[in-house]
Amino acid sequence: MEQMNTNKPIALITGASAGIGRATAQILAQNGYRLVLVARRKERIESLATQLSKDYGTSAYCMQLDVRDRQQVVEQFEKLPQEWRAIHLLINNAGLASGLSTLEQGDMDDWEKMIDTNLKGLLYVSRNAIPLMNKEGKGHIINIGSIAGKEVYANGNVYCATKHAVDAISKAMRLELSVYPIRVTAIHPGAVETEFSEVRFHGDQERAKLVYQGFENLIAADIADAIFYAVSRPAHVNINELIIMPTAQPVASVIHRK
Ligand code: NDP
Ligand code: 8X3
Repeated sequence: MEQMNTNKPIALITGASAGIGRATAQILAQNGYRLVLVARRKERIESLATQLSKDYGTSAYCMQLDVRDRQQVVEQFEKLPQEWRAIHLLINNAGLASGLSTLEQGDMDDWEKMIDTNLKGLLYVSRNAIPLMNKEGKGHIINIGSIAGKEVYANGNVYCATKHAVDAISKAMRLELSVYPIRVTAIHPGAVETEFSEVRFHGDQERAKLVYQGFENLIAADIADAIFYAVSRPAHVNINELIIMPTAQPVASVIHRK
């Protein structure tokens, strides 16, 4: 049986089954991390683990988890085997937009999903991961916010509110955790083509495609690159936050389409 190299740092990535989380798993695997891959779709993270092992010899632990389920989060972290508990890097990426409408017409189930995932889920995972994190200067938390956490756009109301909350929590984490030190970085992307819009429009692929038409959107690897940039700075350098936009999207609500 292959021996796990326990000298390699461990990164725990939520939402590793798609989009930005998956691309981040790739770049961290290429750069020698061991990975705890977290998502609800178990088959997706298992096949990613197999692929990364083949491509880079990466060791990975798959944690099937709905971050909204507080009890499940506690249980899954309790079950994390000893050799996976010394977490260096936590990437709080799992998140979604659900729906795009005014508050007056909004679907309250959509609101619950976004608040429970983007805000409460990030808090549950962080509360369980931080006690396990390296406190000798090698710890780092990356929170994936959004341009929606810096600006508000029409019909984005509750999604924007959850991402403003991620911005605030990132600042609070930095205040509290710099004492160890654990570094804290918030990454705020504009439009990235992933499964994001398909999820936002409840599976409507045609409508989702239109979001990315007529301009060059960001791709998940652009954000993974930025994450790796922040992670790979020397220990005395903390990238507090990065706002990363497609050149054609100067602000959240303006996209120059051909
Ligand atoms: P994707 O839909 O492609 O990926 C979302 C990931 O989150 C999936 O792996 C999904 O896994 C996971 N996830 C969603 N809900 C849960 C849950 N309850 N429990 C565990 N995992 C969950 O979207 P992106 O990669 O684009 O999104 C990643 C992050 O980036 C999100 O926080 C999003 O808000 C943010 N973002 C995205 C932008 C974009 O334009 N795409 C721009 C700015 C920010 P599974 O379904 O298997 O559980
Ligand atoms: C995702 C980007 O502009 O749809 O957070 O809010 S946006």
